[in-house]
Amino acid sequence: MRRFIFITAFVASFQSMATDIEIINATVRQPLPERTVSAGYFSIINTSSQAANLVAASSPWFEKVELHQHSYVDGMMRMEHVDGIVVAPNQTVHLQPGGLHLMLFTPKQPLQLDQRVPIELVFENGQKISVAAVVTKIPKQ
Ligand SMILES: [Cu+2]
Repeated sequence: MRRFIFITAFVASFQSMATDIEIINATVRQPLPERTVSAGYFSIINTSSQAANLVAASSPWFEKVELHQHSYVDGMMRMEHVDGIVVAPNQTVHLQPGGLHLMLFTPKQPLQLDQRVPIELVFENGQKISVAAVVTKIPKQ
């Protein structure tokens, strides 16, 4: 009995070390005709007491996926690659147009509206989360 209690306590303490992350509202924009890049958006909800750092993403449907940020440089909208997207404890970070986003390069097949693109997100602590991102149209400007 004593041994059972010890194991339970160990498992409980191990679980509290893992970050609790939820991904919601994942979408991938259907590329414009003749274009081979697309953007992906979602929200990262961190319900744990530790920061979560998204450091990589990949998809079997694309040659390459990068983490990007939009920023204004000298009044011009630029995109830059970022090494990670940090979500503070009990905070939510939104990847959205004009801000943080996934950049997806060279789809291996045409993307149809409402298809679900498999994407794997990798966090600094080794945690991996699989996401099915819905293909949506780029809104008209
Ligand atoms: Cu980008």
